[in-house]
Amino acid sequence: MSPVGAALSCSCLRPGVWLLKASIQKKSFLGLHTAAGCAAKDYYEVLVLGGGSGGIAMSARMKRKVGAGNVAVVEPSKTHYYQPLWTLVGAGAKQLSASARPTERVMPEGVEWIKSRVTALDPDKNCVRLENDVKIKGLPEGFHHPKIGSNYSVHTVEKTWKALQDFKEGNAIFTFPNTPVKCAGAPQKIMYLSEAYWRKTGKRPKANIMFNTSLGVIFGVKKYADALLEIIEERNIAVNYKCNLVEVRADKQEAVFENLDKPGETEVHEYEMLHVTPPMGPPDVLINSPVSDEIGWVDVNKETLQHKKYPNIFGIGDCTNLPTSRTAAAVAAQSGVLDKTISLVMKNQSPTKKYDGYTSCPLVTSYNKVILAEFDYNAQPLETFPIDQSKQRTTMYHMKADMMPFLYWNALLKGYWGGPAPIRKLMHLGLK
Ligand code: UQ1
Repeated sequence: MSPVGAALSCSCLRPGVWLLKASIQKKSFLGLHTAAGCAAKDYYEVLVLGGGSGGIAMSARMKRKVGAGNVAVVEPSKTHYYQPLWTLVGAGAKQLSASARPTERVMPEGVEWIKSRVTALDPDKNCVRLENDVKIKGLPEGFHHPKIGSNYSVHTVEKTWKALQDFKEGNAIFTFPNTPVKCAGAPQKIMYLSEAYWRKTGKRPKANIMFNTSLGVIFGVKKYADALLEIIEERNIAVNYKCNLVEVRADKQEAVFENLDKPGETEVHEYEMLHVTPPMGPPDVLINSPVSDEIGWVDVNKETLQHKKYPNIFGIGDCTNLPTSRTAAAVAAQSGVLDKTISLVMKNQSPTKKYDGYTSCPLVTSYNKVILAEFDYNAQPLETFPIDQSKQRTTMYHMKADMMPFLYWNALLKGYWGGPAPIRKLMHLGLK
């Protein structure tokens, strides 16, 4: 048991693992996401690690000192045992069940039980790392059943297409997890495409389409969010915000969602098709690595992409803590900047070229329409073409479906495509 005054925050990008940080001082943290799924809030005055006799006794005492709402206990076990009884259990004089109580019942009322396991302690930073239950219960095994797919893995992307074709009638649920994800638009693109497919095949009236998202908004850039909400309304799609997938009962075709505004409160939805966007986090090798930030992202300067501490280390793409959306378009723009940065550093000069956070998300809204979202670090539109890109367009669909693959294989991967900034400048006569 280790009571620590705690500021706690939590984030994840690798399936199945949460990071929590705790500090004895009341200070704020850079956590990307709140700890729903592992903790109800991101700050506790007292964080108790372990819910054994010592942990539970101390949490009861600390509750009396600082109030229940300021105390949390990290404990993975569902059952608390009175172990002294085991002398008698071993001798047949008592039943094992007599020594057991649900952890829930021994937890002092009002104190938060964080159902997690501590995997690392960093007393210098007053941080703890927790493994948590964010791995969605029932997955990945559930993917062996039909009716469920995910465009986020090579092993499950074709299952999405199968589930889409096999759809007969009922709920079609599309999820967005409580973590940062790669290409934040993708979880809803597949929903618009599914809706269009069922319209094409006459099944649309039989589909009840739902977007269950952990977020509080549909998209992080207002201009495109407004356009998407119009489409959602037009096409009669239900959006449930702050709704996080926690369990899939694939044999019964049921998905369980937690209400992030009311932790612990869950709702079960039956589904005829489920598209899962899994929780994501940094790869194992980067967690606690000297090149990573507290969460596990490679800690780089957001303008030059040079490592903040090691000048001969640089970062690009999904593994970095660049505060922009993780897309191929972002990588393209980063590659151009990083080329300049490294060239100067190799000549012992300081980097000059600055990455503005450019990223792009071609929001596919049907089989021949795309809204081409392009934006920067400030979530401000940074559009290449001198037209309103928040409109669904067929030209943009062809750009996404036909031109982008060519650009990717033949230009980006060969080091000749550093993003559309030069085209943008030309299109806007140098004014953007
Ligand atoms: C882009 O540069 C890129 O990387 C190759 C993508 O990924 C496949 C994109 O989707 C987009 C939209 C861009 C940006 C390019 C233009 C011409 C707007």
